[in-house]
Amino acid sequence: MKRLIIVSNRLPVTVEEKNGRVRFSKSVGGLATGLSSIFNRAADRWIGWSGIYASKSFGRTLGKKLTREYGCYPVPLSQKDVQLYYEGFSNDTVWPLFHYFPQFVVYDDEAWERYVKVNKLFADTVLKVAGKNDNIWIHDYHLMLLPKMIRDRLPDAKIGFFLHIPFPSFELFRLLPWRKEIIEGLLGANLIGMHAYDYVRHFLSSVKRLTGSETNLGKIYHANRVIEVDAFPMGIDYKKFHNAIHDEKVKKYGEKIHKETKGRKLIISVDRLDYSKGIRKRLEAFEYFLSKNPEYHEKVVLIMLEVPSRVKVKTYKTLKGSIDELVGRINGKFGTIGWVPVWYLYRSLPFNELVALYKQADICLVTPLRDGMNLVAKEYIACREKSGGVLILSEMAGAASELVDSFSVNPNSAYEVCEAIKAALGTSVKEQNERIRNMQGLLAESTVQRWAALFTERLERVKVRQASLQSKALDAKSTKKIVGSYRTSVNRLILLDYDGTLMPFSDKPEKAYPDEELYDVLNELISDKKNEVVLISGRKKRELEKWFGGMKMSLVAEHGVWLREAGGSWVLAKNIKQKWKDSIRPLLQFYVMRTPGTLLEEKDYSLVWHYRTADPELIVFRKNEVTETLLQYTSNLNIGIMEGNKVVEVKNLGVDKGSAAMHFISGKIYDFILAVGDDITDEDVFRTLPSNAISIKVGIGHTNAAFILPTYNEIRAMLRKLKRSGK
Ligand code: GDG
Repeated sequence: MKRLIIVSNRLPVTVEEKNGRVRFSKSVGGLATGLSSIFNRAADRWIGWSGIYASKSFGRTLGKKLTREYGCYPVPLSQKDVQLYYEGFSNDTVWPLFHYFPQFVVYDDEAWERYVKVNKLFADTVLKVAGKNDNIWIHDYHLMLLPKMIRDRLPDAKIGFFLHIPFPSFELFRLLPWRKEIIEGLLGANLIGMHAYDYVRHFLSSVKRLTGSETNLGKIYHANRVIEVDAFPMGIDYKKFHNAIHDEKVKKYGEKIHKETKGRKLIISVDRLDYSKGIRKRLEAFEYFLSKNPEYHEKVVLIMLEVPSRVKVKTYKTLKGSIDELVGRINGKFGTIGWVPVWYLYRSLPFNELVALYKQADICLVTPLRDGMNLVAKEYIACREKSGGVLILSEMAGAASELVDSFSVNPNSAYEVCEAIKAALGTSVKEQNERIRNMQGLLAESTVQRWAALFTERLERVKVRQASLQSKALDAKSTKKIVGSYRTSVNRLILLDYDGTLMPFSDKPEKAYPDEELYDVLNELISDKKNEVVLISGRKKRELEKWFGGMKMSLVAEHGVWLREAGGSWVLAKNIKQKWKDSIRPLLQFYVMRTPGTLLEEKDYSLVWHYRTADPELIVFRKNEVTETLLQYTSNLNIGIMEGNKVVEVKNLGVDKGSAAMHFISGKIYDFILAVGDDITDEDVFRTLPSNAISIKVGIGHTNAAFILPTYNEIRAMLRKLKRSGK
């Protein structure tokens, strides 16, 4: 049976122990609230920490109860684990960094090591619970290493990852000493989701810079897998909130609020007490509003509901103290006997009371300095009905791109927030209702259920797409067939590319010289008289000559410009010219100068612009610029522009690896033809081959080849296997 396995730091139920007695309650926070509404206790599974430290006797009974009654599997964490992995690395390092507060970030090796260890503990529990057909959906920044840890142990698992907080720009992310491990960890997933497209952009940029892997339209080609990344803005359980406004208890509590606030205009704000939520700035803006608009004194009340959060983390303790003080200052400065301007609740309210608050509020003030999404803004809109209501929303929240009918503010500007409050108080109910209706239309459609369905369906599709790519993977059965036809053949042609196919890439092309093992493999092949081996490369003939000149095999240099039959001398392909190089060379030299990390390679009949070590973001633009300029200059010449693996090559038209392969194929009748290559230039060879030939691409990606093998290592192993079978 296909089940959903949710994995998150906390379970949807929190367990507390007081004097030996255990109490179960609903977990708070955006993630728990959102996912609880799609979680099916009977069928699905939820893996996470229960809130109680692991102890052998207590843990076992508790675990059974959680599993039986809640469909939950607790991960056993010690107090030290929680302190270093949760309070430490997750909340003292990742949280501030990803929310653009580098000044709060703590870099601590011990906390990092514990983060690794706890992610492993999570992996152990997942592996106990998950079957190979299950959808494993991992949540949030506490578990960024988990996708890879599961992938390493369950290679075919279907793994989705969702990040609930922003992914910062590379300029911030690079500060993290463990940035590469985090990226590699995440790339263990099949699908990675984030709230907003900006976060996806930042993530892709970090992937390109840190791994060098190719990315294209939200697809990452990494470690022989394709990983998809996309924006999935999370919604809320719209009906649950909207229907609750008619609940008797909500009505009653609403009336109470109305009476206690004496019918004054009510502004509310609701958040976890967190520095990213901009609570201090919000209070300062309200203070500014009161000082600039005395006509509103006694006429407005701000109710701030601040849910205690991460109370053991030092920055949060300091923040709490400063907010207490600020609230006291404002109330002391502006309050009167009958009017307290700021009502500050430091606790969590039951659902009904929260809804009543949303329902009664004329204005909801949501002003985070950074927020992945912000569900409060959406919940407020869902709880309105015909009585108007204005949402003042920070442009720094993920929700801002969806809730375009809110009053948008920069939360750092007390002036802007003050003006927005004034404008909201002066807006007609008709206009307020129009704006609310527009936003409700969107929220009623884009619910949390829809969000979860979209993500899990996409995960299924990604897996199918990946499976179709993998259908070309050379398996044991096909290998056996190839080996069989090699053994029975007497005239064999073996066409091999060099870089990326027989050797790994290196930052500098000249460093990728052949090693001993490669010479052994080639010598073994050549030693069989039935074999004709041809090395078809884009390299200069001088290099090939130096490395392979003494061996009895044919060589093709510069993508088909030069051919050297085994034991013969170099021959130039027909209709080749090189005069054009004089006019193109200065142009490419100009781009080398303007683009650090690029270099110009001059071959006899082509010019190559290499950009392997250049800034990958800059290259996206620069490459277009280079090719467009080249196109203008070469339109009346018989030369072409070809994109290869991190290179742009300018060369004579009609001469390519395909034409070189043809030269050999048509020279003799072969009963076994094998061609192996890794990049776009080798596709010309694959296209040229007769139908009975065998073609293998090295690495993932679309190809005309019949089979795929992951790396040069597997190719070498395969060539060895062929040779041995032919003995
Ligand atoms: C993270 C990201 C992202 C709050 N007070 C009470 C209460 N709540 C509920 C709200 C809302 C949730 O907590 C808060 O969600 P947010 O989205 O506003 O913020 P975070 O907790 O920081 O959540 C955030 C979210 O994950 C989801 O991906 O949007 O950007 O930081 O649902 O209703 N619920 C009750 N009483 C309260 O006093 N019952």
